[in-house]
Amino acid sequence: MIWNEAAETMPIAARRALQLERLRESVRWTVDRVAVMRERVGDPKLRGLDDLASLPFTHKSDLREHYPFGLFAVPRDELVRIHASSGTKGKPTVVGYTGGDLDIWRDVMARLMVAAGARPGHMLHVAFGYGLFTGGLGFHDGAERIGMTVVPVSSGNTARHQLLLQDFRPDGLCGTPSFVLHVAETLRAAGGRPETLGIRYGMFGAEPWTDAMRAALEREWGCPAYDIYGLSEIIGPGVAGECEARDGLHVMDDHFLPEIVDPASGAPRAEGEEGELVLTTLTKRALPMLRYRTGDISALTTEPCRCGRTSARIARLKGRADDMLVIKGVNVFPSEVEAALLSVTEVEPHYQLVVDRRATLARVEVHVEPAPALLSRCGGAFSENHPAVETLRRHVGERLRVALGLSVEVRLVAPQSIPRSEGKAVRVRLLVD
Ligand code: DLL
Repeated sequence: MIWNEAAETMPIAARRALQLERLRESVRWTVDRVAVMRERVGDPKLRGLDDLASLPFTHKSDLREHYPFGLFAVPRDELVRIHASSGTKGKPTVVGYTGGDLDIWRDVMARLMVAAGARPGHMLHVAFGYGLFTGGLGFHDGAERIGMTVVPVSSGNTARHQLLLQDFRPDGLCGTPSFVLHVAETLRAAGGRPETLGIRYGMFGAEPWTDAMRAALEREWGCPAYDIYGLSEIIGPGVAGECEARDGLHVMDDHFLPEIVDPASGAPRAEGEEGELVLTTLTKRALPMLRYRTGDISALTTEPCRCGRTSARIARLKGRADDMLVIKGVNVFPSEVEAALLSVTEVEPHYQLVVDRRATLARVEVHVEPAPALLSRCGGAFSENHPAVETLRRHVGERLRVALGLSVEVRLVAPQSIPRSEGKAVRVRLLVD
């Protein structure tokens, strides 16, 4: 089933014509209404989609600088919703929606959830947080648009998740990969078997996750896991997502136009090349975004997909450019560490990269928990010095060395000692003075 057949299977030439028309409208809307953008962009002539590359970028810092409403293109009383992302420091990033913007959001979310298997009448268990974060309400509204029964559980409180999953038996489950994995872990610890609950599909996102993590989630829940991507500045979840082919994420590019650029120079990258994803909104009215630098690393393809949808697709997100670590001169994304770690069956998918910046030369240690099978070989009690733990530590170190091309320190830590996430997992822990 395709939710919005006309939009999703539109012939490429017609789509490009629509994109250009909408781009011109959106730029006009923005420069007419947002003083900062008028000064910056002027009155550009857009003869074709390629001319987009001549326009300046928008950065997260622009939103902070014009906090809270300075980049909005409609008067405050025309906003029907505000969301915000907390960010790691200082003021949050504030985003707003008109009634029409919310309608677009519901439609793109409905498209992506249907692509993952959601159907009218199904029940959806929402384990994304509700509130200023866009995850909970984004999935909630999209599911209502489809005609699903929504269970708005929110994140946290694993006991409540266990109870409702066991008693309600939903068809679909959504949340951050790390939190949903934690729910499975607690369910199992309480004697339950998540894979027998009859969940038909899981929709996960809001943080980077690898195919190895996908395999772990599918094993735990006994259903396929689909990747959904988005960011508040553009709309929230609903920018892109996987179909049953799971060969890249379909970008909702009749509403959000993707580009890939060199993260350092900003120069356009060719199709298929890895780089930073840049997004331009084509239809959003409250907070239009022109060439927004997402900071996320991906690649773009316009090759046809076997599902019949004709949109461009992005590769699964490797992580944020600013989460990349430089270890002994080598660039390392936490997702690359995750992929290598999870290829070892005797460790659990709970890990952290601990970066110690207290000495002159920063040191990085990978902390990971051993699987229960190994613990039983240690006589049930965990000790870092047990020969079986030491052997596993060396084995994990070797896997990482081969995968990353450098040797990193590995520590096997006691079961349950790595903090479990309630939302987005913290994969990198910084130790500073
Ligand atoms: O995380 C929106 C969202 C909610 C997406 C639920 C998917 C599901 P923000 O809090 O603004 O919005 O964070 C956006 O999270 O720039 C990426 O770095 C990261 N991110 C989101 N989805 C994915 C994904 C929501 N599927 C930031 N894979 C983005 C990797 C993701 N990273």
